[in-house]
Amino acid sequence: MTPITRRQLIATGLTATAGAAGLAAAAHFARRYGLIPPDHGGLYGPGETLTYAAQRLLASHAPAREFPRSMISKAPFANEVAPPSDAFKRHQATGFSDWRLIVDGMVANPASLSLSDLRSLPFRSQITEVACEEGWSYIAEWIGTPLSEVLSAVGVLPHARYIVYRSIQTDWWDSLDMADALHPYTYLTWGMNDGDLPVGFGGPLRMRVPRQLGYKSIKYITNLTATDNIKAFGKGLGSASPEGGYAWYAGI
Ligand SMILES: Nc1nc2c(c(=O)[nH]1)N[C@H]1C(S)=C(S)[C@@H](COP(=O)(O)O)O[C@H]1N2
Ligand SMILES: [Mo]
Repeated sequence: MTPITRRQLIATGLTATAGAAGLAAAAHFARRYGLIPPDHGGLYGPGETLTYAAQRLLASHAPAREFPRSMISKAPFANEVAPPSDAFKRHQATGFSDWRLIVDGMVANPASLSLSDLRSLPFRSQITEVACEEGWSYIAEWIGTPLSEVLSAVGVLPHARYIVYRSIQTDWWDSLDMADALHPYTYLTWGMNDGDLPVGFGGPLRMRVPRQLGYKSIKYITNLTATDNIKAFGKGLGSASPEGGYAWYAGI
């Protein structure tokens, strides 16, 4: 007898809601259309696969929840003041004029973009919530360059499947699948509430992913890498979060 594989287990979990007739079809589609998240082998594997697959099938294009201007938090909570590193302090002292966003991997034109390069691309704003997994949240207006604009400026290749993003705080890195990377609410944010993005909130440059929990909105972004092989990054789980028991996919 062959022991049941983890993948079969996930496929079984995925199909549990599908009804007897749809079981085989749902397992087939989960594999065929990449509905298995990179951290599926973790503790939350089967449950996360279900959430991720359901979200990708039903709501890939759904907007983030937006709020009226009157609901912008008067005293938003930054859970950190600034990276204490000397490298960051040097950037801060020069007004971030040397800050660069390096874009590489599966792109036609790898680039090193200054903040003014980024600001010269089309930008947008949204009033959305940062929701921490610990239960607190706040609402702010975020002004930034949609990640999709940066990706089209560098010519992201059609076979890229994930965008990996990294911070000057090297233990903070994460990735998005292309549905979230190209989603119009996913920004490289450089403004907040009509001013520059304060350092406490991730300035000069922060990824905002309002359709997922706060921990995906990584601050102090320095690198983007387009890839079709997420296993090649870190421990292969798509981000550092699953190593600490948090899901790679944190949809809200
Ligand atoms: N570089 C970096 N990004 C980060 C964090 C961090 O500590 N360092 N914390 C994350 C978590 S857990 C949350 S909930 C939000 C908090 O955003 P805030 O500091 O604007 O409140 O930022 C996320 N991005
Ligand atoms: Mo958080």
